[in-house]
Amino acid sequence: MKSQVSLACIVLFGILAPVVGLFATPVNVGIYIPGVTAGSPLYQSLVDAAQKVAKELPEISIKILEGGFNQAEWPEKVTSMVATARYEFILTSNPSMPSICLEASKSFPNQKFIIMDSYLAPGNSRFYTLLYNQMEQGYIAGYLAGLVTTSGMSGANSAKKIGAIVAQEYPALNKEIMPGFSKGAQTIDSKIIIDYRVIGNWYDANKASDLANSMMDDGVDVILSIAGGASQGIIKAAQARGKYVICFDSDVYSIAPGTIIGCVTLDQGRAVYESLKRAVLGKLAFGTADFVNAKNGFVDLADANPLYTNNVSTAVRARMAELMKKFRNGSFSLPIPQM
Ligand code: RBF
Repeated sequence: MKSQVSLACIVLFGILAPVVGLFATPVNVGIYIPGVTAGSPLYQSLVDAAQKVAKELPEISIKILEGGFNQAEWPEKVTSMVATARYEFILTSNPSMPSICLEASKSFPNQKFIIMDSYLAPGNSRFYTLLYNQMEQGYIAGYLAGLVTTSGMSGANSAKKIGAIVAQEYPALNKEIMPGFSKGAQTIDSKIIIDYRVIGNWYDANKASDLANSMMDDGVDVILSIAGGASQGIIKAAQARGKYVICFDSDVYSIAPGTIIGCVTLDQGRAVYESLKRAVLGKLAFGTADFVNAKNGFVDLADANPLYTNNVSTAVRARMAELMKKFRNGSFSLPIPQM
C-alpha cells in the first residue's frame, strides 16, 4: 500500500513537475534602459516584449534598471549590474551600448549581452547585436515630409521648408537617419530646405517646443521628431499652429490625431521577442550581428492606422504607397554606411 502511494506520488510529480516548471532552471534577465522608459518608444517596446516572453516562459525572471538621463553614469551602472553576476543575459538598446557593455565585460568576461538598435563587429561570443536600417527609416520620413510640404494639405504652406528636431547627435543619426531623411525629401523636390536643430537632451519638452516654434515662424510646416520624452513639446507646438509632425519608432498617431501625420516604425517588439526567446532556449547566435530593414518588415510606415489614412491627403498617400510597396517587396532598398 505504502509503495503504491509513493509510486503514485512519483508518477504524479513526473507529470506535474515539467508542467509547473519545477525542473526548468531559472533564467534571470537584466534589462538596462539607457534613459527612462516612459516617452521613449524603443525602450517601452523592449520592456513590453520581454514581459511577453516572461509570460510564455515562466522560468524567466526580469529585472529592469533605468539608467536615467545622465549618460556619464551609464558605464558605472552597467558595470554594477554585471558585477552582481545575477543575470544570465543583459538586454539593452541603443547605439551607444556596445562600447559601454564591452568595457564592463573586461572585468566580467562571461556576461552575455543582447543589444538592440546597435552594432558590434561579429566575433565576440558574449554579444549579440541587432541593427535597424535607419537609412531607410530616415528616407521614408523625408519622402513623406517632402510630399507634405509640397502638398495642398491644409497645414502646408508655399515654402519648401521641412524641419528635424533631434535630442542629441550620435553616429547613427548623423550617418544614417539624417542623410536618409535628406535624400528622401530631395527625391521629391531638390529645392526643399531642411531646418535641423538639436535639443541637447532627451527630456526638455520646453526647449523642444521653442525650437519647433522658431522653425514654424520661419516657414517650416512639417517636423521630424527624434526626441524621446521631449517630443511632447514639438507635438504640442505643431498642434497649436495646425502644422505637422512625423514621429519615429512606433505608432503614436493617437497622441495628436491630425498633427502626427506619419509614424515610421521599427519593430523592436518583434526583434526583442524573437531574440530573447531564442537566447533563453539556447538558440541565439551570440557572436553575430543582425541587420534588419524594410524588406523584412522591421522598418515600416504605419500606414494602416485610420489616423494616417484620414488625415493625410489621397495624393500624398498614393505616392507613399508606391514607395512602401517597393521597400516591402525589396525592389528598392538603401545600404547603410559603415560606422
Ligand atoms: N531614444 C529615446 O527614445 N529615448 C532616449 O532617452 C534615448 N537615449 C539615447 C541615448 C543615446 C546615447 C543614443 C545614442 C540614442 C538614444 N536614443 C534614445 C535613440 C534611439 O536609440 C534611436 O536612435 C532613436 O529613437 C531613433 O530610432
